[in-house]
Amino acid sequence: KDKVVVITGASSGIGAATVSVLAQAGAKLVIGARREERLQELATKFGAAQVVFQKTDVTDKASVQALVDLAVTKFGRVDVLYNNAGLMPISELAELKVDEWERMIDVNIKGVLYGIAAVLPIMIKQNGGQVITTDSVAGHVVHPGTAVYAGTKYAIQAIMDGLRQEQAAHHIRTTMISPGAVNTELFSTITDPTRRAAVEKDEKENGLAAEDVANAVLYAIDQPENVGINEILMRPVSQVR
Ligand code: NJP
Repeated sequence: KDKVVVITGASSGIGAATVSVLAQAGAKLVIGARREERLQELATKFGAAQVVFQKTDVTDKASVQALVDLAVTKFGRVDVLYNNAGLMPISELAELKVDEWERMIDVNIKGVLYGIAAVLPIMIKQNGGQVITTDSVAGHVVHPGTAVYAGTKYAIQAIMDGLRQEQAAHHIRTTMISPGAVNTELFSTITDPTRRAAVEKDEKENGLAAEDVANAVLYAIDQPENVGINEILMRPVSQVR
């Protein structure tokens, strides 16, 4: 289809896989992240008529607004915003990694809110649209070490369900994509080397492929306009919790 989709965190992992899956399905994509060269590669692969990119830091409200504005300038509308950027520097609370807690809140919560703020006036005017956010199994379950990360993902559950209820009359669909372990670069933000190595090993050996998650995004977008897929919770079969 030819929907216009804005994706944050498009430079690696789930975001980059979603760019490829949606581009192959015919969508027009406006993609953002901080690593511009990775975005450039994706835009070159599919061509500027279909994929345009802009360096974006989701912790900066104006930067997120500029990405959404690019979609309107280039393609005239925004059918879907996919808030996918996220960080997971997990640690136990007593380690007092307060800066890392703040980074997670800034990217995983405030970044999503900035995206919603940028598209809502457009989608209300269009009388339709879809907001997708990558949530997590961690939006449902907490473990020692994931308190703040899970806290950000639980927060997204509340924000997205509030958005769904408030915007039902404007036909704005909401979707949370909530995976368990996925084989991406997410482990790289964990600063404790032992914890990082354990998560990296688990994601690589047992994780879903990023494309598995991208296919769930395509499914949620590809439904008839009156079908809201509010959440897709998906785990590798071997992941128990
Ligand atoms: O990880 P990764 P994933 N501004 O590290 C971007 C959730 N999730 O694909 O800026 C803008 O490969 C970063 O881009 P860059 C997770 O919570 C994952 O797994 O260039 N973008 C990159 O494109 C997250 O919400 C698993 O560094 C920023 C992307 O975010 C989502 O999946 C399990 C940014 C991260 O890509 C995608 O993560 C789960 C900023 N300030 C949920 N900071 C899993 N992998 O196991 C970061 O349940 N990014």
